[in-house]
Amino acid sequence: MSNFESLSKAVIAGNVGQAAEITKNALDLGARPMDILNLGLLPGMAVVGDRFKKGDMFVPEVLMAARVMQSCMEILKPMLVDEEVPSAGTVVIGTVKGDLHDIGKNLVAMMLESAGFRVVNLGVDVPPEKFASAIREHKPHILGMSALLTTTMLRMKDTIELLEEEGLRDKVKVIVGGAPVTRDFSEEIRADGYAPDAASAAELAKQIVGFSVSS
Ligand code: B12
Repeated sequence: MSNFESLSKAVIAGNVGQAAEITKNALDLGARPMDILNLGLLPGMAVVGDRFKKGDMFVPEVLMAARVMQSCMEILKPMLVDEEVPSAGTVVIGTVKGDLHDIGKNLVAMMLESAGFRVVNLGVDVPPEKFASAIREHKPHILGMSALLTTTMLRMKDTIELLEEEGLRDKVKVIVGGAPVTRDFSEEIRADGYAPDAASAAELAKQIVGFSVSS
């Protein structure tokens, strides 16, 4: 079995110690951090998602898998984030109110940091008012909102409406994502952009900053 396969298995089994060890070993052997993420950790999480959906896995097991993901991401983070990169701009990011999913959002935050952005991560269960006050405080170029539930994705719309009411909407570009979110939905709620994964989220953010600089 390859290191990547063993890592996927450790994610599925919720084995933090084993996954951390495989991650460190793989790095020692010269594996690229992005490959560890894309070929080991994420395929494991995809299996977890599938089994959870079918009812073959339950919340406590999924939580363990999530913990494995987070701890391996912590190991990879210093290698993905290049401290020398000058700041491309500021992004405020959070998971919307009522939603506790943060693996994808943290991955997006990590990729943005590695693309040179300063990221203010507001965490999970973030109400519209908190997004608004973070925009006043940090004056970001971009606001990123994440939602993993079909019910909570509507909170993105509430947040955008609050920003409009408070005169903040034109001060920031809003990008959205999360498994149930689509490009159509993002257009419907008048967001400025949507990306399906962390790598394209970083590309999108770079594009937005580039455009706003030249316009
Ligand atoms: C892990 C997980 C959990 C963990 C979360 C732990 C954590 N710390 O995050 C726990 C166990 C807590 C959990 C709880 C629940 N969950 Co859950 N969970 C999942 C699971 C299996 C994986 C999600 C994940 O981390 N994926 C991996 C990451 C890397 O992918 P991602 O989140 O999609 O993020 C990527 C992109 O979407 C994008 N992206 C994400 N955010 C952003 C933001 C921006 C700005 C951009 C541009 C891009 C972007 O980039 C990311 C990286 O590539 C999904 C299944 C699935 N297929 O999504 C169910 C799932 C989301 N959960 C589900 C449900 C039902 C629940 C619960 C209601 C279960 C319950 N009965 O209690 C609760 C709700 C709790 C709450 N209030 O939030 C359903 C949602 C169904 C629906 N249609 O609404 C799913 C789809 C499972 C299913 N098929 O039934 N869950």
